[in-house]
Amino acid sequence: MTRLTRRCVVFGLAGTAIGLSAAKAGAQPVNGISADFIERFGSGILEVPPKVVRRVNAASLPANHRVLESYRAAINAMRLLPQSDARNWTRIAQVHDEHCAHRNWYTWPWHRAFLTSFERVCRQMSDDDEFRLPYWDWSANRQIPATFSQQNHNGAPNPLFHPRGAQPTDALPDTVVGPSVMSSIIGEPDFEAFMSARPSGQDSTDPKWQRVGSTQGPLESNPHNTIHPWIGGDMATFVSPLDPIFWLHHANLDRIWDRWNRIGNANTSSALWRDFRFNQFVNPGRFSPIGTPWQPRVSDLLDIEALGYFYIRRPSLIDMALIANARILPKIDWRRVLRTTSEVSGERSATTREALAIPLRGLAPIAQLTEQVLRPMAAAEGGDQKQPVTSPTVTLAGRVTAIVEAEPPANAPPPQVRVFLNCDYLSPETPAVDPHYVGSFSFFMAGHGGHSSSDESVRVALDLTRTLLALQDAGRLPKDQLVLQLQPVAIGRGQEAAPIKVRGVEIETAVS
Ligand SMILES: [Cu+2]
Repeated sequence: MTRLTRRCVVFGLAGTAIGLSAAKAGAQPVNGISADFIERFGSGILEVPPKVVRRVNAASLPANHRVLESYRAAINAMRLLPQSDARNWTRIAQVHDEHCAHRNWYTWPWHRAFLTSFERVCRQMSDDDEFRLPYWDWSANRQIPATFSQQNHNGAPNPLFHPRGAQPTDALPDTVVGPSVMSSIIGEPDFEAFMSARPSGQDSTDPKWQRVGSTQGPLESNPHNTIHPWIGGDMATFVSPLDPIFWLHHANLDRIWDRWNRIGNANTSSALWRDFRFNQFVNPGRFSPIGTPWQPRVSDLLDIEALGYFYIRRPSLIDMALIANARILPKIDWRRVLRTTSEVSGERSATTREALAIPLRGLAPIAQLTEQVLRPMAAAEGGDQKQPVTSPTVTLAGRVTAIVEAEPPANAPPPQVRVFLNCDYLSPETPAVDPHYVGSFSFFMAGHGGHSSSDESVRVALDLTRTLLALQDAGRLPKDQLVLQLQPVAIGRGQEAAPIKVRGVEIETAVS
């Protein structure tokens, strides 16, 4: 199939059609455009700013919708490119393998750049200027989008199909993507708690910090880390972008960051974050069929319309309603945080059959927490006046966060770890709506050995404040000792979860 591009070219060449056949690898430009011209202007710096087109929900697309057809055409074309071409399907997955930021505050900007670069390649390869990645809203649609599970499409192999562990009828549980998970993510007032944290000790924008693990926030540690192994197959590995669903999973994570910004949460002003540069991406450009480097700083990635897409243009009223009753946590003044550590004697294991109970020693007595942390305050006292969204009028005086450091099993699929406080009837079946429930996490990109000493484990921040409130409401707040419980549950179907190792728990108590 040969198609002529419909694009018109600027720089005084308007109206000249360039016969770059996107479907043919390494095709030579024609129509009088010299190789010289391509070499000079193919660096990406002169790329015409993209049109701004909406990234749409995959659930709203019939199987033969143009967005999906362009995606199929792009995948087929990228798989045919030689390995020497930076736009080759496997080469792009290797970029993730070798460079992806995970477990720190670069996770979401790095993936935003990765998706943007990929989306541009897709536009070029499908010859569809309107193409934007669809997203998979896994909270609303718990199964993998049906078109991605069909082996054939219109009598030919469907390039969106990929071998996976999850079956087409499997549905993600509430502990991963349910309403309470999503409202606590979108209602998180603190930047590093939402984004995942700055690597401890980071003092420069040296590229080495890109992959230094730090404390993960709930968006990364739970839906992100759990859905990867839940889908299984290549999605459970470093080369997860080999599965076409990867890009829809990450478009949804990118969308949640955008929603969090649009309801009034600002990104950090830290230069260590904003000035950090990513050096791994290609910009296919208009005139270069081979891909040229695109090296954005984080600050180049914060205006998504400048990158050519949007999800929603207004603050989401639905999100604002969602957090109206959920944004109860104050913004933290980090200078006033008390840290205590609850050592785990040696390294201890948690298994499906035997949850691990960790007494939170050194924490203030319950009566004092009730008085100093769970005390409601008017937003004028505890809230941030500069935030445009202040619909809730009450926040708490403080918050308590547990940071769990845990290591996944070495040679077995990682389990989901469900976390509870003082639940004396805890079992693998205890649901997320239980008042003792704290949150869940899993282990994507940890435990495979590799890039730094912290690579074997994850550090996960879990907010205890809401659970303390729920226990108070239910009359179940313990009188003396708080005990954190870790309950591993197999992610795959019908498996027993392999044991995880727990290294320790830190508690941060912030009081205004
Ligand atoms: Cu990912």
